[in-house]
Amino acid sequence: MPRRAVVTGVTGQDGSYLAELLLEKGYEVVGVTRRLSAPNLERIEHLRGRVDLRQADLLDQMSLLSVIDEVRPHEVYNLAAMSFVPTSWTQPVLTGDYNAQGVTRLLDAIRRVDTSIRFYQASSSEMFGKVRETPQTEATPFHPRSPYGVSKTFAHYITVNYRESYDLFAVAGILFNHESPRRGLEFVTRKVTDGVARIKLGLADRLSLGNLDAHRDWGFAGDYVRTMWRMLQQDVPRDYVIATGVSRSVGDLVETAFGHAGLDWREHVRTDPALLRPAEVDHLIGDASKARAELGWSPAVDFERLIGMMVDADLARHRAPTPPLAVGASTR
Ligand code: NAP
Ligand code: G4F
Repeated sequence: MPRRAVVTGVTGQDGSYLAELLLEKGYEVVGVTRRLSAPNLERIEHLRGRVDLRQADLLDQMSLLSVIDEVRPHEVYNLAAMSFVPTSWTQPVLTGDYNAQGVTRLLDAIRRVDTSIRFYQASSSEMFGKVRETPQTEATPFHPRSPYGVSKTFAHYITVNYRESYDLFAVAGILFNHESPRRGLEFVTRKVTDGVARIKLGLADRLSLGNLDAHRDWGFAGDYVRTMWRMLQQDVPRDYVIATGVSRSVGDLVETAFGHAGLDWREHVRTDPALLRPAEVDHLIGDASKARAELGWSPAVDFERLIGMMVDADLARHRAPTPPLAVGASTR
């Protein structure tokens, strides 16, 4: 009997890579999508017919309960969220409802249907926020700096609480930033690599950015989804930090991406105060020693290769006769 997994957020960056991985492993994959007025399946187009898509929304308890009850999965991966930090200041209530109480709704659905279902929650290094120690580990206290970070902190603790209260196999991966050619266009890596491609091909001349001094620990999303699966295969449910242990600034990112295309970033990049955040997370760097020891975590793609891969993919997309729709398009 194949194992069955429910993946929420299957139309997102991580959802698409995780669905691929689970299919490779022989799982029956049920992807949860929310009702939209137009299709939004670009990232999983290549998996069409292999992923069973069901509609449910994190805001709607009954829809979540129905999916869990009908599918009776062995594993649930909760990747759905309002994931863009700046939007969490303009829509703080909705962010909390999706990202925090949405997780309670899902956990409670699981608890009511079958307590043997294993649950993965997508926690975030944004919970460390104004960092209390460097590098950050599973023991580092949280100090979130945005409504997004606050919502993810609630979600993290409700996952721990359901594990402790109901003996669920419910775990949280505290993942640091991970990127790919499927990253939404509003996130800084993809905004930069798409901007570089457009400038290189003469489709644009400038790129406006916010804080160039912020540091992030960036890795490749394809590497990170493997650890989500591994966390649910352990004998004991535990939470893990997943990171590369290397931190680079947004300025380094810009230099690497423009350099990869043979461009001088100083001729094209402008800073725009409107893109600064009300409260910034200045410097993130993770210590994933526990995951390395217990899960065999070892990221295959380093920062330079990641950014090169993203620039090349955006160049190819813009050169295509009819460029595929860009996922996650945004005005920011
Ligand atoms: P993403 O590309 O923005 O994907 C988010 C997914 O959530 C999309 O499929 C989206 O559906 C879905 N979604 C949003 N609101 C929903 C709702 N109310 N009901 C059902 N589905 C909903 O994000 P990602 O980068 O793949 O990240 C996956 C998860 O990991 C998120 O929870 C994120 O917060 C977390 N995380 C990400 C990173 C990172 O660096 N990527 C790091 C740490 C944690 P639509 O397609 O319909 O919008
Ligand atoms: O790419 P970002 O928008 O990602 P951020 O805020 O770190 O959040 C991402 O990673 C989290 C994990 O730590 C996830 F939980 C979350 O869902 C998301 O995937 O911004 C990265 C940094 C920030 O410091 C920001 O101020 O880049 C800086 N930045 C500078 N100029 C910019 C820009 N960010 C964006 N989005 N756009 C800019 O023009």
